[in-house]
Amino acid sequence: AAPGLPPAPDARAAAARLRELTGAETHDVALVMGSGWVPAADALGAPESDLPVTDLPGFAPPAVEGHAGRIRSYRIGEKRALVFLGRTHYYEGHGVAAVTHGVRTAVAAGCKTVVLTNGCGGLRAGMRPGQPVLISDHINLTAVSPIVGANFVDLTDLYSTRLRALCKEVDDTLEEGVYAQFPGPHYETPAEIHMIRTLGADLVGMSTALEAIAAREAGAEVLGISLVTNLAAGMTGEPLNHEEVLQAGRDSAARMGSLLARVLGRL
Ligand code: R1P
Repeated sequence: AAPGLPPAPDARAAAARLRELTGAETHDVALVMGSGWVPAADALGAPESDLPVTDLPGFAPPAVEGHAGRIRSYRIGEKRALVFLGRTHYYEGHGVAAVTHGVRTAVAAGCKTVVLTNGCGGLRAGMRPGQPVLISDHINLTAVSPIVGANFVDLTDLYSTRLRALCKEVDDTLEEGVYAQFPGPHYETPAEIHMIRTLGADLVGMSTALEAIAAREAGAEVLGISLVTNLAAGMTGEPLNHEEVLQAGRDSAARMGSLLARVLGRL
């Protein structure tokens, strides 16, 4: 581990425990449900297993409201999906390895596809709360990498063009955007929003990019879907708060759930 950070949790040990607890030898796809997305999971039907994440080694209990800290296993047609209701954020202070333990565990459990969702601020003119946006690329502003050692990983097409096209077959109104990850937990200033808009960002939040890099390193194909839960700082003059993020999720739960269910059905 880097100086000052706890040692990386062991994804293979967590995946082995997951196999024991769910009775499922393998999973095919993982979904990480971000802020505002937990109610959308109900559209996936009844899970076959539903465990607290802390039943698996290496997982921190949830610190953020709206992140339920549970892992569900679903059978969807011939496939098995592993759904994380919530995630560990970098600002929770457990180190970057804890942030990526979920996606690394999912890949160790067999998942070839990782779907990362989040609640985010929208920067582009015309974006509105409640709008899902496919992540086309990211800007990592956390100043850290989840990869340890001289392991040079290609991030071209990190957010799979193939999976984005599949999503658009399911819903042809979906737009795409570049997601900027700040470390948080404070929201961005209006000047920072101005800066990242100039740099090409359309979406802003405090997750996803580090997990996407780790999922790619582990060999998974990555799909990222942001739910615009608010307009970014300085765009409306209103202060930002996490409750509006969660409310936007509740308001959009049915649409997001049905989008995910249809995408999963076609993977
Ligand atoms: C801010 O309201 C919180 O919501 C988002 C931000 O990243 C931040 O953690 O959470 P997710 O990215 O996990 O959806």
